[in-house]
Amino acid sequence: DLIPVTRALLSVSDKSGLIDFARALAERGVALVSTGGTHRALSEAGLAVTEVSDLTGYPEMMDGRVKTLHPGVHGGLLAVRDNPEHQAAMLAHGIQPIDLLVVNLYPFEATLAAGRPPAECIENIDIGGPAMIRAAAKNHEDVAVVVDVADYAAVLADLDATGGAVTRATRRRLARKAFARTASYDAAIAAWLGETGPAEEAAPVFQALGGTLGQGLRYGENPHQQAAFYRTAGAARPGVATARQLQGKELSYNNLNDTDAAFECVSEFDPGRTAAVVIVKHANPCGVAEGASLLAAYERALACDPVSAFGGIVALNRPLDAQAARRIVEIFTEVIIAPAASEEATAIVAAKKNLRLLVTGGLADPRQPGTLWRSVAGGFLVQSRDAAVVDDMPLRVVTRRAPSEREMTDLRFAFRVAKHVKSNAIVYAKDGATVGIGAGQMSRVDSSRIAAWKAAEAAKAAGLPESLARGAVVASDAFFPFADGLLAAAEAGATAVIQPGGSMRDDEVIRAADEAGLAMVFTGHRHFRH
Ligand code: 93A
Repeated sequence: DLIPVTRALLSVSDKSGLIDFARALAERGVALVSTGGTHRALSEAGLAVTEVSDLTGYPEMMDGRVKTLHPGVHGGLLAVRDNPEHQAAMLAHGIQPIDLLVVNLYPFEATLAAGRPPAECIENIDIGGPAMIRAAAKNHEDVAVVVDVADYAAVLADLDATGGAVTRATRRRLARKAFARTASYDAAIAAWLGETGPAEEAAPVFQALGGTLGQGLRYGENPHQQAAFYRTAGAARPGVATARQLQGKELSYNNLNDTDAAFECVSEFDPGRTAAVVIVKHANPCGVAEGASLLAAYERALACDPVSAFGGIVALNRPLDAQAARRIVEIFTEVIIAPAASEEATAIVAAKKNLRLLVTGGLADPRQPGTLWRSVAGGFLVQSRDAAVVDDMPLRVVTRRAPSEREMTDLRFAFRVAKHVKSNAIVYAKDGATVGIGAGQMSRVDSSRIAAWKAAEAAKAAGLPESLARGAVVASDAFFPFADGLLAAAEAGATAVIQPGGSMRDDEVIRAADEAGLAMVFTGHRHFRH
C-alpha cells in the first residue's frame, strides 16, 4: 500500500514554492529530475538535480515542444510496480521508476485572459505536461501526481507521517484532481478554438465537476439566449436529469427548471403515507395537496390557484393512474412527472401529443446531501442542498395557546411546502392542501397580503362565501421581522403560524400572536430559496 518515493520529476511553469518543496524532497532522500527551466531554477538554488534529457537520451527540441514525450519518462510513470513484465521492460530499456510527478501546465488560460496574440496562445498549449499528468494519475496505485502548488504541503506531511511514502488516500485524491485539471484545461482550449456557445463555455466548469453534456437546448429562458443541459457524474438520484421521457415535445430550459422544482417538492411527501400532487408555475408551487388518491390530491392542488395552474407542471409522488391522468389532461399542462405511469394512464396522456410525460423510477430523498451551484458574474456559487426536513426539527410552541393536533399537522405540511417556494414565502394551508401562496416578494408583508388575497380569490372561483384562509394555518420560510406580516395573516383568518423564529423582535411578534389568539411554533430552521 505504501510505495516509498525515491524519484520525483518536477516540471512546472508556475515556480512558486518550488525551491522549498524540492529542497524538502531532497532532504528526505528523494532524487530530483526536471525539465529545462525548472532544472535551471533548482540548480541555481544549489540543489542536485538530473536533467530529463539524461532520462530520454534526447535534448529538448523544437522550442521545447518535445522534452518529456519519451518512453524514458512515460515508462517510468506508467509501469506497474508489481507486474514482472513491466519490471522486465524497465530493466531491458534502462527505464527508471518515477514515484512522484510535480507538474503545472503552460499558462494557456492566463495567456488567453491577457489578450495575447493567437500564436502565443498556441505556443502555450501544453502537450507533454497533460500527457505526464494523465499517465501518473492513471497509475495512481503506484505514483503520486501533484498539479497544484497548494498540495506540496500535504505530500510532505504524508512523507513524514509514513517514513517516505504517499498514502493511497492522498494518491487517489491527487489523481482525481489531476484529471479534473487536464479536462478543464482542454475544455478551455476547445472553447477558444470553437464557436463558443454556452455548452462550450460551461464545459470547463462542468467537466471539472464531472458533468457531461445531456442535451443542447433550443434556447434558454428567452429565445435570444442559448442554452444546454448538463448531467453531473453519478446523478443516480431520481429526478429530472435521470427521468425517462415517455412522450411529448422536447423539453425546454424553463420546463426542465420548473419540472425539477415540482419533483423536488413532491418528493417531500412519503407515498406510503399519502398521495400528493404539486403544480408548479415559474419554479414556484401554485398548488400542493395530499389526498386519499392522486385524483383527490390533484383536485385540491388545482383548487388553490386554478388560474396559475394553466400551462403548469404537475408532479406526483405515486405512479400516475388512469383516474388522475384523465383529469389532468382536461387542463393545458406542460409536463407530468411521476415515479411511474400505468399503461392505461400512459395511453390517456398519449392523446395529448405535446404533453410530456416523465417517469423517474422513484422519488428524490429530501434528506440526501448534495451540492447546488449557480453562476454569478465572473464565477459561481456553491452550497450544499437544503436537506432539512420539518419532521426532524424540534418544534417549539411560543404562544399561550398550543396548536391543536389538526393545526399541527397542517403547520408541518405548510412548512414542508414553504421550503420549495421562492422567498419571501408565505403559505396558507388547510387539511393537507395549500389554499394561498405568496412567493418571491421583496417584503414578507407583501407575500402575506398576496397569499391572503389568493386564498380569497380561490374561494370566489369555487363559489364559496368566505376566504379559504379562514381557519387555515400559515407558514413563513423565514422569521417575521415585524408583527405586521403576522397580523395580516391573523386578519385573513389564520389560526396558527409556523416560522423559524430568531428575529430581534420575536417578543413583539409573539405578543401580537397571543393578542390575536394565534398558536405559533418556531422551527429553528430557515428555508430561504432565491
Ligand atoms: O511543449 S510541451 O508540451 N512538451 C513537452 O514535452 C513538455 N514536457 C513538460 N511542454 C512540456 N512540459 C511543460 O513544460 C510542463 O507542463 C511545464 O509547464 C513546463 C515546464 O518547463 P520548464 O521546466 O522548462 O520551465
